[in-house]
Amino acid sequence: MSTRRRSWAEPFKIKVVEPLALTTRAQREKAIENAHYNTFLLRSEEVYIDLLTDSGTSAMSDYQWAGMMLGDEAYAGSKNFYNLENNIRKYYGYPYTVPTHQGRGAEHLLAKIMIRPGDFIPGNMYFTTTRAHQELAGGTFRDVIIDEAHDPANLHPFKGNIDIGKLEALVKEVGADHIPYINVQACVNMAGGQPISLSNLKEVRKVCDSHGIKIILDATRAMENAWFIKMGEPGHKDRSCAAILKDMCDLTDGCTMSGKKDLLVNIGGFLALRDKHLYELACQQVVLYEGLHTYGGMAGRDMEAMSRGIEEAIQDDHLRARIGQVHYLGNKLIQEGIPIVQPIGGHAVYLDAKRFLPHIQQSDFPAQALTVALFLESGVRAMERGIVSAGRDPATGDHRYPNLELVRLTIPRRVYTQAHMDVVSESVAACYEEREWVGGLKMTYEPETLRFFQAHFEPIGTWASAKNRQENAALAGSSEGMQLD
Ligand code: PLI
Repeated sequence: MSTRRRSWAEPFKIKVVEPLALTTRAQREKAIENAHYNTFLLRSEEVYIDLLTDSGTSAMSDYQWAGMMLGDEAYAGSKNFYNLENNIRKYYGYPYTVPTHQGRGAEHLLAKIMIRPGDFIPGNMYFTTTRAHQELAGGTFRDVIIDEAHDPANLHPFKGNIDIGKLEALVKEVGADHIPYINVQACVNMAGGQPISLSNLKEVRKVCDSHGIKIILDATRAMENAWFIKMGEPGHKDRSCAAILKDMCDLTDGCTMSGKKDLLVNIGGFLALRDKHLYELACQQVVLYEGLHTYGGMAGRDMEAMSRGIEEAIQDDHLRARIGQVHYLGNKLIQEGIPIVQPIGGHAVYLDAKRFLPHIQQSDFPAQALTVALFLESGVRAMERGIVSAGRDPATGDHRYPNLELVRLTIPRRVYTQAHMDVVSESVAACYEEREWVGGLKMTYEPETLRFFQAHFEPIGTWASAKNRQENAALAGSSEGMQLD
Protein backbone atom coordinates (compact mmCIF):
# COMPACT_ATOMS: atom_id res chain seq x y z
CA MET A 1 0.00 0.00 0.00
CA SER A 2 1.23 3.51 -0.80
CA THR A 3 2.48 5.51 2.17
CA ARG A 4 1.73 8.82 0.44
CA ARG A 5 -0.05 11.24 2.78
CA ARG A 6 -3.78 11.52 2.06
CA SER A 7 -5.45 14.77 3.14
CA TRP A 8 -8.88 15.16 4.62
CA ALA A 9 -11.30 17.57 2.99
CA GLU A 10 -14.59 19.03 4.08
CA PRO A 11 -17.38 16.44 3.65
CA PHE A 12 -19.66 19.03 1.99
CA LYS A 13 -19.74 21.48 -0.88
CA ILE A 14 -20.88 25.10 -0.67
CA LYS A 15 -24.38 26.04 -1.86
CA VAL A 16 -24.90 29.57 -0.50
CA VAL A 17 -22.29 32.22 0.19
CA GLU A 18 -22.23 35.46 2.20
CA PRO A 19 -19.86 38.24 1.11
CA LEU A 20 -17.21 39.45 3.56
CA ALA A 21 -16.22 43.08 4.06
CA LEU A 22 -12.61 44.08 3.51
CA THR A 23 -11.75 47.12 5.60
CA THR A 24 -8.92 49.59 5.86
CA ARG A 25 -6.86 50.08 8.97
CA ALA A 26 -8.35 53.57 9.40
CA GLN A 27 -11.85 52.07 9.39
CA ARG A 28 -10.84 49.45 11.94
CA GLU A 29 -9.29 52.07 14.21
CA LYS A 30 -12.57 53.97 14.24
CA ALA A 31 -14.59 50.80 14.72
CA ILE A 32 -12.62 49.50 17.71
CA GLU A 33 -12.63 52.92 19.35
CA ASN A 34 -16.41 53.10 18.95
CA ALA A 35 -16.59 49.58 20.43
CA HIS A 36 -14.64 50.73 23.51
CA TYR A 37 -11.84 48.29 22.69
CA ASN A 38 -14.14 45.34 23.35
CA THR A 39 -14.60 42.98 20.39
CA PHE A 40 -18.08 42.01 21.70
CA LEU A 41 -19.16 45.58 20.98
CA LEU A 42 -18.09 45.65 17.33
CA ARG A 43 -20.74 45.45 14.66
CA SER A 44 -20.31 42.25 12.69
CA GLU A 45 -20.20 44.18 9.41
CA GLU A 46 -16.98 45.79 10.66
CA VAL A 47 -15.34 42.37 10.96
CA TYR A 48 -13.47 40.54 8.20
CA ILE A 49 -13.00 37.02 9.60
CA ASP A 50 -15.15 36.47 12.67
CA LEU A 51 -13.53 34.11 15.18
CA LEU A 52 -15.30 35.55 18.22
CA THR A 53 -17.11 32.31 18.92
CA ASP A 54 -18.27 28.99 17.54
CA SER A 55 -21.60 29.59 19.29
CA GLY A 56 -24.57 29.91 16.96
CA THR A 57 -22.27 30.74 14.07
CA SER A 58 -22.35 27.42 12.19
CA ALA A 59 -23.61 26.99 8.65
CA MET A 60 -26.66 24.75 8.51
CA SER A 61 -27.02 22.06 5.87
CA ASP A 62 -29.71 21.72 3.21
CA TYR A 63 -31.16 18.90 5.34
CA GLN A 64 -31.48 21.27 8.32
CA TRP A 65 -32.94 24.08 6.20
CA ALA A 66 -35.46 21.63 4.73
CA GLY A 67 -36.39 20.75 8.32
CA MET A 68 -37.00 24.44 9.06
CA MET A 69 -39.84 24.35 6.52
CA LEU A 70 -41.40 21.51 8.48
CA GLY A 71 -41.70 23.61 11.64
CA ASP A 72 -44.85 22.75 13.56
CA GLU A 73 -45.49 26.00 15.42
CA ALA A 74 -48.19 24.66 17.74
CA TYR A 75 -47.97 26.11 21.23
CA ALA A 76 -48.14 22.66 22.77
CA GLY A 77 -46.94 19.25 21.60
CA SER A 78 -45.12 20.30 18.40
CA LYS A 79 -44.03 17.26 16.40
CA ASN A 80 -40.56 18.82 16.17
CA PHE A 81 -40.23 18.53 19.95
CA TYR A 82 -40.91 14.79 19.74
CA ASN A 83 -38.35 14.44 16.93
CA LEU A 84 -35.82 16.21 19.13
CA GLU A 85 -36.68 14.16 22.19
CA ASN A 86 -36.31 10.95 20.16
CA ASN A 87 -32.90 11.93 18.82
CA ILE A 88 -31.67 12.91 22.30
CA ARG A 89 -32.79 9.47 23.54
CA LYS A 90 -31.11 7.76 20.59
CA TYR A 91 -27.76 9.57 20.58
CA TYR A 92 -27.33 10.82 24.17
CA GLY A 93 -29.48 8.23 25.91
CA TYR A 94 -31.33 10.55 28.31
CA PRO A 95 -35.05 9.76 28.61
CA TYR A 96 -36.31 13.23 29.59
CA THR A 97 -35.71 16.45 27.64
CA VAL A 98 -36.63 20.04 28.46
CA PRO A 99 -35.83 22.36 25.55
CA THR A 100 -34.38 25.80 26.35
CA HIS A 101 -33.58 28.84 24.23
CA GLN A 102 -29.84 28.14 24.64
CA GLY A 103 -27.33 26.59 27.03
CA ARG A 104 -27.56 29.13 29.85
CA GLY A 105 -31.33 28.58 29.93
CA ALA A 106 -30.63 24.94 30.80
CA GLU A 107 -27.99 26.01 33.36
CA HIS A 108 -30.52 28.33 34.97
CA LEU A 109 -33.15 25.58 35.30
CA LEU A 110 -30.61 23.10 36.63
CA ALA A 111 -29.35 25.57 39.26
CA LYS A 112 -32.93 26.33 40.33
CA ILE A 113 -33.87 22.69 40.84
CA MET A 114 -30.64 21.31 42.29
CA ILE A 115 -28.66 23.99 44.16
CA ARG A 116 -29.53 25.21 47.67
CA PRO A 117 -27.78 28.21 49.23
CA GLY A 118 -24.51 27.06 50.80
CA ASP A 119 -23.96 24.21 48.34
CA PHE A 120 -20.69 23.58 46.50
CA ILE A 121 -20.50 22.57 42.86
CA PRO A 122 -17.23 21.03 41.73
CA GLY A 123 -16.32 21.29 38.06
CA ASN A 124 -13.45 20.85 35.64
CA MET A 125 -12.62 24.56 35.40
CA TYR A 126 -15.26 27.24 35.41
CA PHE A 127 -17.33 28.37 32.48
CA THR A 128 -18.62 31.94 32.67
CA THR A 129 -22.40 31.42 32.43
CA THR A 130 -22.30 28.08 34.25
CA ARG A 131 -20.59 29.53 37.32
CA ALA A 132 -22.76 32.66 37.23
CA HIS A 133 -25.93 30.53 37.51
CA GLN A 134 -24.42 28.42 40.28
CA GLU A 135 -23.58 31.59 42.23
CA LEU A 136 -26.97 33.17 41.53
CA ALA A 137 -28.59 30.12 43.15
CA GLY A 138 -26.42 30.56 46.26
CA GLY A 139 -23.83 27.94 45.37
CA THR A 140 -20.05 28.13 45.24
CA PHE A 141 -18.03 26.73 42.34
CA ARG A 142 -14.89 24.70 43.12
CA ASP A 143 -12.34 23.88 40.45
CA VAL A 144 -11.33 20.20 40.51
CA ILE A 145 -9.62 19.96 37.11
CA ILE A 146 -6.13 18.43 36.99
CA ASP A 147 -3.28 20.94 37.52
CA GLU A 148 -1.95 20.33 34.01
CA ALA A 149 -4.99 22.18 32.61
CA HIS A 150 -3.76 25.46 34.09
CA ASP A 151 -0.44 25.18 32.25
CA PRO A 152 -0.76 26.25 28.60
CA ALA A 153 2.39 24.37 27.57
CA ASN A 154 1.66 21.04 29.28
CA LEU A 155 1.05 18.35 26.65
CA HIS A 156 -1.25 16.07 28.67
CA PRO A 157 -3.67 14.62 26.06
CA PHE A 158 -6.72 14.89 28.36
CA LYS A 159 -6.32 18.18 30.18
CA GLY A 160 -10.08 18.24 30.85
CA ASN A 161 -9.73 15.39 33.36
CA ILE A 162 -10.99 15.68 36.91
CA ASP A 163 -8.42 15.40 39.70
CA ILE A 164 -9.98 12.66 41.81
CA GLY A 165 -7.90 13.73 44.82
CA LYS A 166 -9.29 17.28 44.64
CA LEU A 167 -12.83 15.92 44.37
CA GLU A 168 -12.40 13.61 47.35
CA ALA A 169 -10.85 16.47 49.36
CA LEU A 170 -13.87 18.68 48.66
CA VAL A 171 -16.26 15.93 49.76
CA LYS A 172 -14.26 15.62 52.97
CA GLU A 173 -14.20 19.38 53.51
CA VAL A 174 -17.88 20.25 52.94
CA GLY A 175 -19.67 16.88 53.07
CA ALA A 176 -21.47 15.10 50.24
CA ASP A 177 -24.80 16.55 51.44
CA HIS A 178 -23.61 19.96 50.30
CA ILE A 179 -22.60 18.78 46.82
CA PRO A 180 -25.75 18.33 44.72
CA TYR A 181 -23.80 17.37 41.60
CA ILE A 182 -20.48 17.67 39.88
CA ASN A 183 -20.51 19.61 36.64
CA VAL A 184 -18.33 17.77 34.12
CA GLN A 185 -17.64 19.77 31.00
CA ALA A 186 -16.63 18.05 27.79
CA CYS A 187 -13.84 19.74 25.79
CA VAL A 188 -13.21 22.27 28.57
CA ASN A 189 -13.62 25.69 27.02
CA MET A 190 -11.57 27.92 29.32
CA ALA A 191 -8.70 25.41 29.34
CA GLY A 192 -8.39 25.59 25.56
CA GLY A 193 -11.06 23.14 24.39
CA GLN A 194 -9.35 20.28 26.23
CA PRO A 195 -11.10 16.87 26.36
CA ILE A 196 -11.83 14.57 29.28
CA SER A 197 -11.03 10.87 28.90
CA LEU A 198 -13.61 8.14 29.23
CA SER A 199 -11.51 6.35 31.82
CA ASN A 200 -11.41 9.49 33.97
CA LEU A 201 -15.18 9.85 33.68
CA LYS A 202 -15.51 6.25 34.85
CA GLU A 203 -13.40 7.02 37.92
CA VAL A 204 -15.51 10.09 38.65
CA ARG A 205 -18.63 7.91 38.44
CA LYS A 206 -17.17 5.51 40.97
CA VAL A 207 -16.34 8.28 43.44
CA CYS A 208 -19.72 9.97 42.98
CA ASP A 209 -21.57 6.69 43.44
CA SER A 210 -19.77 6.07 46.69
CA HIS A 211 -20.98 9.48 48.01
CA GLY A 212 -24.39 9.66 46.33
CA ILE A 213 -23.42 12.68 44.18
CA LYS A 214 -24.95 13.16 40.74
CA ILE A 215 -22.95 13.91 37.59
CA ILE A 216 -24.22 16.52 35.15
CA LEU A 217 -22.39 16.66 31.84
CA ASP A 218 -21.99 19.96 30.06
CA ALA A 219 -22.47 18.29 26.69
CA THR A 220 -22.04 21.49 24.68
CA ARG A 221 -19.00 20.02 22.90
CA ALA A 222 -19.32 16.36 23.90
CA MET A 223 -19.28 15.13 20.29
CA GLU A 224 -15.96 16.89 19.73
CA ASN A 225 -14.75 15.31 22.96
CA ALA A 226 -15.77 11.90 21.60
CA TRP A 227 -13.47 12.49 18.63
CA PHE A 228 -10.50 13.06 20.96
CA ILE A 229 -11.32 9.84 22.84
CA LYS A 230 -11.48 7.95 19.54
CA MET A 231 -8.12 9.34 18.41
CA GLY A 232 -6.24 9.42 21.70
CA GLU A 233 -7.55 6.94 24.23
CA PRO A 234 -6.44 3.32 23.86
CA GLY A 235 -9.13 0.93 22.68
CA HIS A 236 -11.40 3.40 20.88
CA LYS A 237 -9.71 3.89 17.48
CA ASP A 238 -12.13 1.67 15.61
CA ARG A 239 -15.27 2.79 17.39
CA SER A 240 -17.68 5.44 16.11
CA CYS A 241 -17.99 8.80 17.84
CA ALA A 242 -21.68 7.96 18.26
CA ALA A 243 -20.82 4.89 20.35
CA ILE A 244 -18.30 6.88 22.41
CA LEU A 245 -20.76 9.73 23.04
CA LYS A 246 -23.29 7.20 24.31
CA ASP A 247 -20.67 5.75 26.67
CA MET A 248 -19.93 9.22 28.04
CA CYS A 249 -23.59 9.99 28.65
CA ASP A 250 -24.25 6.55 30.18
CA LEU A 251 -21.84 7.56 32.97
CA THR A 252 -23.83 10.68 33.82
CA ASP A 253 -27.24 11.61 35.26
CA GLY A 254 -28.11 14.32 32.82
CA CYS A 255 -26.73 17.15 30.76
CA THR A 256 -27.01 20.82 29.98
CA MET A 257 -26.57 21.59 26.32
CA SER A 258 -25.94 24.57 24.13
CA GLY A 259 -27.04 23.33 20.72
CA LYS A 260 -25.33 26.39 19.25
CA LYS A 261 -21.99 24.55 19.28
CA ASP A 262 -21.84 20.80 18.50
CA LEU A 263 -25.34 20.73 17.03
CA LEU A 264 -24.83 23.09 14.11
CA VAL A 265 -27.69 25.46 14.83
CA ASN A 266 -27.91 29.20 15.34
CA ILE A 267 -30.06 28.99 18.47
CA GLY A 268 -31.26 26.32 20.91
CA GLY A 269 -30.37 24.15 23.86
CA PHE A 270 -31.78 21.66 26.32
CA LEU A 271 -31.61 20.15 29.76
CA ALA A 272 -31.80 16.34 29.59
CA LEU A 273 -32.23 14.11 32.63
CA ARG A 274 -32.59 10.50 33.73
CA ASP A 275 -34.51 11.15 36.94
CA LYS A 276 -38.27 11.62 36.48
CA HIS A 277 -38.71 13.67 39.64
CA LEU A 278 -35.98 16.14 38.66
CA TYR A 279 -37.55 16.34 35.21
CA GLU A 280 -40.90 17.27 36.76
CA LEU A 281 -39.22 20.00 38.82
CA ALA A 282 -37.53 21.31 35.66
CA CYS A 283 -40.90 21.34 33.87
CA GLN A 284 -42.30 23.53 36.64
CA GLN A 285 -39.44 26.00 36.20
CA VAL A 286 -39.30 26.04 32.42
CA VAL A 287 -42.83 27.44 32.13
CA LEU A 288 -41.75 30.42 34.23
CA TYR A 289 -38.50 31.27 32.49
CA GLU A 290 -38.48 29.82 28.98
CA GLY A 291 -41.87 28.56 27.73
CA LEU A 292 -44.00 25.41 27.79
CA HIS A 293 -42.02 22.20 28.35
CA THR A 294 -42.52 21.15 24.71
CA TYR A 295 -40.85 24.23 23.26
CA GLY A 296 -38.88 25.93 26.06
CA GLY A 297 -38.19 29.15 24.21
CA MET A 298 -37.59 27.63 20.79
CA ALA A 299 -39.68 27.77 17.63
CA GLY A 300 -40.74 24.39 16.24
CA ARG A 301 -38.55 24.93 13.19
CA ASP A 302 -35.51 25.56 15.40
CA MET A 303 -36.13 22.33 17.32
CA GLU A 304 -36.28 20.49 13.99
CA ALA A 305 -32.99 22.02 12.85
CA MET A 306 -31.36 21.02 16.14
CA SER A 307 -32.76 17.49 15.97
CA ARG A 308 -31.33 17.08 12.47
CA GLY A 309 -28.11 18.73 13.62
CA ILE A 310 -27.62 15.90 16.12
CA GLU A 311 -27.71 13.35 13.28
CA GLU A 312 -25.16 15.28 11.20
CA ALA A 313 -22.80 16.46 13.92
CA ILE A 314 -22.11 13.00 15.34
CA GLN A 315 -20.79 11.66 12.01
CA ASP A 316 -17.10 10.78 12.19
CA ASP A 317 -16.48 12.46 8.82
CA HIS A 318 -17.89 15.74 10.09
CA LEU A 319 -15.84 15.66 13.30
CA ARG A 320 -12.65 14.73 11.43
CA ALA A 321 -12.98 17.78 9.16
CA ARG A 322 -14.17 20.11 11.91
CA ILE A 323 -11.34 19.36 14.29
CA GLY A 324 -8.95 18.93 11.36
CA GLN A 325 -9.54 22.56 10.42
CA VAL A 326 -8.87 23.79 13.96
CA HIS A 327 -5.66 21.75 14.03
CA TYR A 328 -4.62 23.03 10.60
CA LEU A 329 -4.68 26.59 11.96
CA GLY A 330 -3.04 25.61 15.25
CA ASN A 331 -0.20 23.77 13.55
CA LYS A 332 0.47 26.70 11.21
CA LEU A 333 0.77 28.99 14.24
CA ILE A 334 3.13 26.55 15.95
CA GLN A 335 5.28 26.54 12.79
CA GLU A 336 5.38 30.35 12.97
CA GLY A 337 6.67 30.10 16.54
CA ILE A 338 3.53 31.68 18.03
CA PRO A 339 2.84 30.71 21.67
CA ILE A 340 -0.48 28.85 21.76
CA VAL A 341 -2.13 26.47 24.21
CA GLN A 342 -1.08 22.91 23.52
CA PRO A 343 -2.31 20.34 22.78
CA ILE A 344 -4.57 22.09 20.27
CA GLY A 345 -8.18 21.72 21.42
CA GLY A 346 -11.40 21.01 19.60
CA HIS A 347 -13.15 24.26 18.74
CA ALA A 348 -10.50 26.95 18.83
CA VAL A 349 -6.85 27.84 18.89
CA TYR A 350 -5.89 29.81 22.00
CA LEU A 351 -3.06 32.35 21.90
CA ASP A 352 -1.09 32.52 25.13
CA ALA A 353 -1.14 36.27 25.79
CA LYS A 354 1.30 36.03 28.71
CA ARG A 355 3.99 34.73 26.38
CA PHE A 356 2.80 36.75 23.36
CA LEU A 357 2.88 40.09 25.24
CA PRO A 358 5.21 39.50 28.20
CA HIS A 359 5.69 43.25 28.63
CA ILE A 360 2.05 43.78 29.71
CA GLN A 361 1.16 42.88 33.31
CA GLN A 362 -2.02 40.88 33.84
CA SER A 363 -3.86 43.74 35.56
CA ASP A 364 -3.50 45.73 32.30
CA PHE A 365 -5.48 43.04 30.43
CA PRO A 366 -2.92 41.65 27.94
CA ALA A 367 -5.33 39.20 26.28
CA GLN A 368 -7.92 41.92 25.79
CA ALA A 369 -5.17 44.13 24.32
CA LEU A 370 -4.18 41.34 21.96
CA THR A 371 -7.75 41.03 20.63
CA VAL A 372 -7.57 44.76 19.86
CA ALA A 373 -4.18 44.48 18.17
CA LEU A 374 -5.30 41.56 16.01
CA PHE A 375 -8.44 43.36 14.94
CA LEU A 376 -6.45 46.48 14.04
CA GLU A 377 -3.91 44.38 12.15
CA SER A 378 -6.33 42.49 9.95
CA GLY A 379 -10.01 42.71 10.90
CA VAL A 380 -9.94 39.27 12.55
CA ARG A 381 -12.22 39.25 15.60
CA ALA A 382 -11.20 37.07 18.54
CA MET A 383 -12.29 36.81 22.20
CA GLU A 384 -10.48 37.41 25.48
CA ARG A 385 -10.39 34.42 27.84
CA GLY A 386 -8.32 35.67 30.75
CA ILE A 387 -8.62 38.08 33.63
CA VAL A 388 -11.57 40.00 32.15
CA SER A 389 -13.60 36.81 31.60
CA ALA A 390 -12.67 35.49 35.05
CA GLY A 391 -14.42 38.44 36.74
CA ARG A 392 -14.23 39.27 40.42
CA ASP A 393 -14.28 37.01 43.45
CA PRO A 394 -17.69 37.58 45.09
CA ALA A 395 -16.15 37.13 48.55
CA THR A 396 -13.28 39.64 48.22
CA GLY A 397 -14.39 41.83 45.31
CA ASP A 398 -10.88 41.55 43.78
CA HIS A 399 -10.09 40.53 40.22
CA ARG A 400 -9.55 36.81 39.90
CA TYR A 401 -6.12 36.24 38.34
CA PRO A 402 -6.32 33.06 36.24
CA ASN A 403 -3.11 31.38 35.25
CA LEU A 404 -4.41 31.20 31.70
CA GLU A 405 -4.47 34.59 29.99
CA LEU A 406 -5.69 33.65 26.53
CA VAL A 407 -7.09 34.91 23.27
CA ARG A 408 -9.44 32.48 21.60
CA LEU A 409 -9.51 32.13 17.83
CA THR A 410 -12.76 30.21 17.63
CA ILE A 411 -13.64 28.42 14.43
CA PRO A 412 -17.31 28.36 13.42
CA ARG A 413 -18.39 25.02 11.95
CA ARG A 414 -18.59 24.66 8.15
CA VAL A 415 -18.16 28.41 7.62
CA TYR A 416 -14.58 29.29 6.67
CA THR A 417 -12.13 27.69 4.24
CA GLN A 418 -8.51 26.72 4.53
CA ALA A 419 -7.61 30.00 2.76
CA HIS A 420 -9.28 31.92 5.61
CA MET A 421 -7.18 29.92 8.07
CA ASP A 422 -4.04 30.91 6.12
CA VAL A 423 -5.02 34.59 6.33
CA VAL A 424 -5.64 34.28 10.07
CA SER A 425 -2.30 32.59 10.62
CA GLU A 426 -0.47 35.31 8.65
CA SER A 427 -2.31 38.04 10.56
CA VAL A 428 -1.37 36.58 13.94
CA ALA A 429 2.24 36.17 12.79
CA ALA A 430 2.34 39.82 11.65
CA CYS A 431 0.98 40.88 15.03
CA TYR A 432 3.57 38.76 16.80
CA GLU A 433 6.44 40.28 14.80
CA GLU A 434 5.45 43.78 15.95
CA ARG A 435 4.21 42.89 19.43
CA GLU A 436 6.27 45.52 21.30
CA TRP A 437 3.96 48.19 19.92
CA VAL A 438 0.96 46.79 21.78
CA GLY A 439 0.29 48.30 25.21
CA GLY A 440 -2.08 47.65 28.07
CA LEU A 441 -5.68 48.72 28.62
CA LYS A 442 -7.62 50.17 31.50
CA MET A 443 -11.24 49.30 32.17
CA THR A 444 -13.50 52.34 32.13
CA TYR A 445 -16.88 50.66 32.57
CA GLU A 446 -17.42 47.37 34.37
CA PRO A 447 -20.78 45.56 34.48
CA GLU A 448 -21.44 43.58 37.66
CA THR A 449 -21.92 40.17 36.05
CA LEU A 450 -20.26 38.55 33.05
CA ARG A 451 -18.33 41.77 32.57
CA PHE A 452 -16.41 40.64 29.50
CA PHE A 453 -19.50 40.95 27.30
CA GLN A 454 -20.05 44.67 27.80
CA ALA A 455 -17.02 46.20 29.56
CA HIS A 456 -15.41 49.35 28.13
CA PHE A 457 -11.65 49.89 27.87
CA GLU A 458 -9.15 52.57 26.87
CA PRO A 459 -5.54 52.14 25.78
CA ILE A 460 -3.00 53.05 28.44
CA GLY A 461 -0.74 55.68 26.93
CA THR A 462 -0.54 56.09 23.18
CA TRP A 463 0.09 52.61 21.80
CA ALA A 464 -2.54 52.83 19.11
CA SER A 465 -1.46 56.24 17.88
CA ALA A 466 2.20 55.21 17.85
CA LYS A 467 1.21 52.51 15.42
CA ASN A 468 -0.78 55.06 13.40
CA ARG A 469 2.32 57.10 12.84
CA GLN A 470 4.26 54.09 11.65
CA GLU A 471 1.59 52.72 9.38
CA ASN A 472 -1.09 55.19 8.61
CA ALA A 473 -1.49 53.94 5.08
CA ALA A 474 -1.24 50.23 5.80
CA LEU A 475 -4.08 48.08 4.55
CA ALA A 476 -3.41 44.70 6.03
CA GLY A 477 -6.52 42.60 5.64
CA SER A 478 -7.74 44.62 2.69
CA SER A 479 -7.25 43.52 -0.89
CA GLU A 480 -4.50 46.16 -1.25
CA GLY A 481 -2.48 44.53 1.50
CA MET A 482 -2.53 41.05 0.00
CA GLN A 483 -0.12 39.25 -2.23
CA LEU A 484 -1.52 37.15 -5.04
CA ASP A 485 0.96 34.32 -5.04
O1 PLI B 1 -24.19 30.40 25.01
P1 PLI B 1 -25.17 29.40 25.57
O2 PLI B 1 -26.07 30.00 26.57
O3 PLI B 1 -25.92 28.66 24.51
O4 PLI B 1 -24.31 28.25 26.29
C1 PLI B 1 -23.60 28.49 27.46
C2 PLI B 1 -22.39 27.62 27.50
C3 PLI B 1 -22.35 26.57 28.38
N1 PLI B 1 -21.26 25.75 28.45
C4 PLI B 1 -20.19 25.93 27.67
C5 PLI B 1 -19.04 25.00 27.80
C6 PLI B 1 -20.16 26.96 26.76
O5 PLI B 1 -19.10 27.10 25.97
C7 PLI B 1 -21.27 27.85 26.66
C8 PLI B 1 -21.27 28.97 25.81
N2 PLI B 1 -20.17 29.33 25.18
C9 PLI B 1 -19.99 30.42 24.42
C10 PLI B 1 -21.03 31.44 24.17
C11 PLI B 1 -18.68 30.57 23.83
O6 PLI B 1 -18.45 31.53 23.07
O7 PLI B 1 -17.83 29.70 24.09
